[in-house]
Amino acid sequence: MSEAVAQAVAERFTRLYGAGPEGVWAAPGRVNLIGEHTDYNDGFVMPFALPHTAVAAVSRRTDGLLRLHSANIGDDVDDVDDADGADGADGAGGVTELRVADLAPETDRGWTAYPAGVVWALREAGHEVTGADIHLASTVPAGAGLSSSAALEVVVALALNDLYGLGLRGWQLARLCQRAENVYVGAPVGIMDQTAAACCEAGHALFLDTRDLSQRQIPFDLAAEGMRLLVVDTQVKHAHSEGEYGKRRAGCEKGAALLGVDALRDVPYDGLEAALERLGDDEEVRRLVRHVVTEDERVERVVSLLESGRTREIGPVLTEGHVSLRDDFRISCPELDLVVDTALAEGALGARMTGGGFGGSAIVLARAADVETLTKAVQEAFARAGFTAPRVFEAVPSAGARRLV
Ligand code: GAF
Repeated sequence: MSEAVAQAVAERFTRLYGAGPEGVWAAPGRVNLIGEHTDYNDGFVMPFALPHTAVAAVSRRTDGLLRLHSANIGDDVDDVDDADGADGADGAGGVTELRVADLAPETDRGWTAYPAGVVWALREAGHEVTGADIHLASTVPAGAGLSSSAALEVVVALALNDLYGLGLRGWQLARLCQRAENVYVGAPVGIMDQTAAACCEAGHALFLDTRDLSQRQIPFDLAAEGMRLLVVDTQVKHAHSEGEYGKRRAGCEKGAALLGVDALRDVPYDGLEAALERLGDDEEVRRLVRHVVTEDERVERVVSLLESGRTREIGPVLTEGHVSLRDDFRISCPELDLVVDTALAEGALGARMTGGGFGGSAIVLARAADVETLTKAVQEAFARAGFTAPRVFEAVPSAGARRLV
């Protein structure tokens, strides 16, 4: 794919800005295998990169201008609930022109907040970025819990890192992109998605400790073992800036404070019962704490199963994760539950919602031979329930952010 896509994006850049780009970069969306809502609790996560990418053609400018254009981003980009600026602030399908010196947090509600936020975060961190011309195109489904926004941020950060010779490593770019999203966009997300986009490797899942960003690439080749991982995009859109995500985060922080720890990551799995007792009758906080502590343990279990070649056995652990997100963290929805219940009833090895929740996508671990039956069963169940038809595709662990040209 890379060459044809890179060329098309470069050609569009040339038509827009009158000269070819200095380079073309790509950053992927992600699926999280296990470890949900643990990242802002300093815990463990295990995402892998999708083949779907955000692609950016970029050139530097020295006059303080940031010019942004997108081929297709903005109709329903993750986390932004007002997409009126879909194709530029002029609303006429044109180029959005901003002054880097004027960039200010929470002034932009459109897709342009992501690339502009990255420029703002780089400059805030003292990096001399004097402007850029950027044209973006993305194949990461937006609003589907597959990190289309982190892909946008990371591809821009990587391009500027290369062009301005900033010498930042993948995890450093991830931190800056998270800051852009937290402060400039105003969405209180953790560090998982940006690190996944920046650091994942083809054929691997990324075992990430979000406290210190130490990482291990875990070989993850389901095809070789006669299995597949399906992504079922329920088409129910979600937005992290809408409040429920922030409420869960605040509840977890309250739990940590009540327990006298820096983060819920510090509550040991074998100390969970005692911790819950100490929380007394604050049922909501007890549920949040139970999810986070058991989810960290599930990530560690999945890592050890994969590392000892017992891949099939991760299925039930994924399903346990779903039950915890549904009943304790309370962020599932009827569509996600229907995917999971239908898939399991049809013989899936495991299934769970993935990403922030309140809609988005579920993942289904299946024997290769069962994929067709399972897909049909989920589609029929959605039709019977009167839900919008889901989009189903196979997720193959793919490369992280990279320069294409
Ligand atoms: C969203 C956030 F962006 C991540 O940081 C993470 O918290 C995830 O939801 C839940 O695991 O994707």
